[in-house]
Amino acid sequence: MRFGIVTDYFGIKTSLKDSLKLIARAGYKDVEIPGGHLIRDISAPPSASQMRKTFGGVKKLIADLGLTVWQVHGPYGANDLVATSEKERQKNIDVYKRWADCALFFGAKALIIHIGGRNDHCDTKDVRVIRDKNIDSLSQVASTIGNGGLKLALENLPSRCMEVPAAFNIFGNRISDLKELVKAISPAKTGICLDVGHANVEAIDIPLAIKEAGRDLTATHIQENNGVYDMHMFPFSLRARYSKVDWFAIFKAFKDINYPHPLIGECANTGGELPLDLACLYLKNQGRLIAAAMASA
Ligand SMILES: [Mn+2]
Repeated sequence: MRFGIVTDYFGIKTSLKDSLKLIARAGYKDVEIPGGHLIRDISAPPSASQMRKTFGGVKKLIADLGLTVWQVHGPYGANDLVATSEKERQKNIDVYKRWADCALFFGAKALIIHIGGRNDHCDTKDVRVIRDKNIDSLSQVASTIGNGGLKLALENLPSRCMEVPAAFNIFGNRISDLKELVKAISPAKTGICLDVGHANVEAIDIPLAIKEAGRDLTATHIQENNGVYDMHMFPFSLRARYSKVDWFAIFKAFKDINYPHPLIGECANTGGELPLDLACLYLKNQGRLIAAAMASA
C-alpha cells in the first residue's frame, strides 16, 4: 500500500511543474491533480486539443519523474450537477465532460466529483429531486468516458461546513447515498471517493464505511480533522483527544478489502505557508511516517 499526495500541497502559487518536481524529490510516486492547479477558471476547463497543446510538457515531465496521476479533481462545488435551471444544469454537464477529457488525457483512474445539490448552488431541498438529477447528469458524463478504465468517483460530502456555513450537501453524506447513485448510473463507469475527513465530520465509522464501499471504492482523500472543521491535515497531526480518526484501523480496512490503488492525501496544511524546502522536507517525512503506519496496520 502506497501513499500519494495532491499536487497543490505546496499551495496553488507553486506551479504544477514545480510541485511535481518537489513531490518526486520528497520520494512520492503517486498524485492527484486538482482542477484548480491546471487552470485558474475551473468552470472553463480546456478542450482535449487545448490539453494536448498546453499540457504535453507536463505529461512528459510526469513520465520522466516516474509519477502516476491516479486522480484528477473536478470543479469542487462549482458547476452544480443539479443547478437552479435545466439550462444551467446542461451547461454544467458539458463542463464536466471536459473535465473527464482532462482526466483521460493524464491517464487517471478517477475523476473526483462533488455531486450536485449543494445547498447554496441549487434551489431544491427535495432529496429525491437531487438524487434523480444527479443520476441523469452523471449518466450523461459517464456516456462520454469510454471503456479505458476511467471512473467518475463520487465523493462523500459533509452536511455542515463551519468555514462557509451555507455550503453543505443534504444528500451524498453517506456511503449508502453514493452506492445508490453508482448502481443507478453504471457500476462500470462510476465509483466512490472516500474522503476520510468528511466522513469524520459526519461521525461515520470509517473502517465500516471502507468495507461498505468495497469494490466501488475507486479513489481516496486521506486527511485528518477534529470532527468540526474540514482541516485537511496529515494523519497523526492531532492528538487523540482532538481527533476521532483511528488511522491504524483505517489502513487495515483498506488492506482487508484489497483496495487496488495508492491512498491519496488531500493534505495541504503547509499550503503556501512554509518555505518550499521546509514544506518538501515535511512532506517527505510525513510520507515515511504514514508508510510505516500502513506497514504495521
Ligand atoms: Mn476531498
